[in-house]
Amino acid sequence: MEQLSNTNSTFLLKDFCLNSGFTSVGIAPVEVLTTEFERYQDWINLGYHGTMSYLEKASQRQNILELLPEARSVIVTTTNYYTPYKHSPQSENEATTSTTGKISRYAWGEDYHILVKERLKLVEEFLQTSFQGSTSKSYVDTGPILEKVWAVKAGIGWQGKHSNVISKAFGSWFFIGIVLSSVEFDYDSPISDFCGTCTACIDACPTSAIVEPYRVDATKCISYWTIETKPDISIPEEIAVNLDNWAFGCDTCQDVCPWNRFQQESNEEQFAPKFEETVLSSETVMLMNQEEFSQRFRKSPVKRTKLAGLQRNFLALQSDSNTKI
Ligand code: B12
Ligand code: SF4
Ligand code: SF4
Repeated sequence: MEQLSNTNSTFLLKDFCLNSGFTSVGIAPVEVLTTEFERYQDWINLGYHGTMSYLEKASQRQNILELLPEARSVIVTTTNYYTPYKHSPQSENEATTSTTGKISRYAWGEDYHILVKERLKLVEEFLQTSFQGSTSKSYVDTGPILEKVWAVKAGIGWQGKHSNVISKAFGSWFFIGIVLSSVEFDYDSPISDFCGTCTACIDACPTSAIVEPYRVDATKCISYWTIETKPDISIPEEIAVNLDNWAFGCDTCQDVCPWNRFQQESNEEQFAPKFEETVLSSETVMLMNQEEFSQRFRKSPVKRTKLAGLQRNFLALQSDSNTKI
């Protein structure tokens, strides 16, 4: 391709990303993080990461050039996963005879790592053919990158008080995917914070995990306990009694966020609930054997918790006096 101005290159790249199925794309210049990294380090020092020890590996999070020394641009993509289903028992029978546990929205369909990674690879191929000799690397939850921080720098949205990134145009139900590239583009600017005086997420969190605005203590977060902890670790009593029917992940802070009223529907069929199932019954889960679990959740994020972890979560739900049976 003949030499293009940054503006033309940026236009072509963004056009390619949008045509590949991404919901939006923004680009930030590479820089070594300062304030954001200090806050991150603080979070780690407070032990808010719990047993997620991989998060302690910090220097690459501060200096993204350690991942790709020639990187000049951080290309940030979003993929909307909002499908118009609700958490309701699948049948009268399930509603009345069994404890039901809610699955968080991001895990209703196929594992986003697969879909987003495939698309990021297409972007990498595009960059390599369009900008000969250029180099790139892509990530979706797969590397030591502060993805939310880069999404903010690339103008995708702001970090809400629940710490997820919110787009003014389409709320927060989206995944972030990142491509580091050696090519220089025209860069986007961060937008303002539109949380204002709202505290809906902080007030609604069942376990008070949003310990101060913009700061989530993962060791209090239902998502951490029901997804990230090993199956042999029991859910502490103070969390178990406040699970509010969540069996895998938790969406409460995003469900109550006024900005999610502007959410548009995702046209990704892969994110629609498998078997139209947004909740699971304790009977189904407790009677499931390994083969059934592997078969049912083969391409689903739910497989992360393993059968023993999912059953541990349902046992905790049964001990929760607030669980609706
Ligand atoms: C570890 C992790 C978790 C942990 C910790 C959550 C957390 N808040 O970080 C747990 C297991 C709890 C978790 C849960 C969820 N996660 Co998660 N998670 C990650 C992961 C792998 C790393 C995040 C990280 O580095 N956290 C460290 C902390 C320190 O970061 P932070 O909370 O953003 O902290 C910043 C703020 O506190 C800020 N700050 C502090 N003080 C102040 C003050 C002011 C004024 C301001 C402005 C900012 C500020 O500075 C800190 C450093 O930048 C990312 C993928 C990635 N590689 O980035 C996905 C990711 C963040 N998760 C994601 C999702 C979807 C979820 C869930 C919604 C899943 C679910 N339904 O259960 C929940 C949401 C829970 C919540 N309220 O955060 C998405 C978020 C997409 C988005 N729109 O933002 C990501 C980006 C994955 C992806 N590729 O799409 N997750
Ligand atoms: S995901 Fe649930 S438990 Fe975690 S901060 Fe949000 S509302 Fe609280
Ligand atoms: S619920 Fe309110 S405070 Fe929380 S992220 Fe949304 S707008 Fe911000």
